[in-house]
Amino acid sequence: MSRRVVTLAHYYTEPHIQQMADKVGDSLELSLYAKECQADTIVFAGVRFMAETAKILNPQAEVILPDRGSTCSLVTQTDVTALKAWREAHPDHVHVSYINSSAEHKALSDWIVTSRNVDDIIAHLYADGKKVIFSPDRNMGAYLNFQYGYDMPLWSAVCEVHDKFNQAALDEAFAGISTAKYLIAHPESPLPVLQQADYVGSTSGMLNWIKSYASEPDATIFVATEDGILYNMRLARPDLKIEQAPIYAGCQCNQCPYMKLNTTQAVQRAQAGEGIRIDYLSEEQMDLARQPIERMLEFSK
Ligand code: CIZ
Ligand code: SF4
Repeated sequence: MSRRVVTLAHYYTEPHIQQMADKVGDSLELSLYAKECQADTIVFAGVRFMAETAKILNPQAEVILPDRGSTCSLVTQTDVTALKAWREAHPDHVHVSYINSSAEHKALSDWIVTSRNVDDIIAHLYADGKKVIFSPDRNMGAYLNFQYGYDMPLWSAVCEVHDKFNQAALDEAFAGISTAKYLIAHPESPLPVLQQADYVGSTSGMLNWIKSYASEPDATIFVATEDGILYNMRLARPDLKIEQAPIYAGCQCNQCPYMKLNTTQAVQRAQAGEGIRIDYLSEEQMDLARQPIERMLEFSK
């Protein structure tokens, strides 16, 4: 019997890569799909932490990342030894980690969250009288502290793509528009940008906001997230003027260099069985990393 190969592509990959995939989604949707799909091989056109999450949730499958360089600044800015020491310095806190983290990082966490469920999970922990430390995304943590009045100690890594969105550049872009204008933003963006946003949420949340937006004449919608998802937004709402938020005056050009390593050739090679196999995680590491992910999935049911 031939081996069943399933290709997954993140919204931040280029449109022609998304067209090669069996399923397109955000990191949580793709991980859940990876868990349920009956694939022998999963080609994950995304970044390494996503492929690792897929492997942890579906250890039977062979998982292949097309390009070795597809990392994430939230992972490379986090030294796991230092993270362990930070956690040990807060023995009475629950460690909540964003899903954009390595398998080793997840294994040092009590809960994993995504940008879709982070608000509810942290609210639940506070309602339960718990104290929380949050890693690795400093911007997301600062937003939660600001929005809900928490005092969570934060790890200090950022997404190098979202961290570049800039409030002054946005003010300038807004000032030049006399018709209706909106900003929707991913919580990996800096706090001053998030404070200005009409909606803050996950990639899927922003896509849903766009889909359900009731048109006003000549409205412009700025989106503070990676360039790739604008393709999906424009497909969903060709009637709207959708722009990426500027990172400096006049420049709407922010792209994730790691996602863009998923070229046609790299994905085709991975589909043929070449690429980076996620086969280096021990059973013990995977078990430890799976527990906080399963806790999140159980909570979000
Ligand atoms: O990598 C990212 O920045 C995001 C937002 C991933 C995801 O799908 O949530
Ligand atoms: Fe990491 Fe940012 Fe790229 Fe997402 S967009 S993979 S958080 S560097």
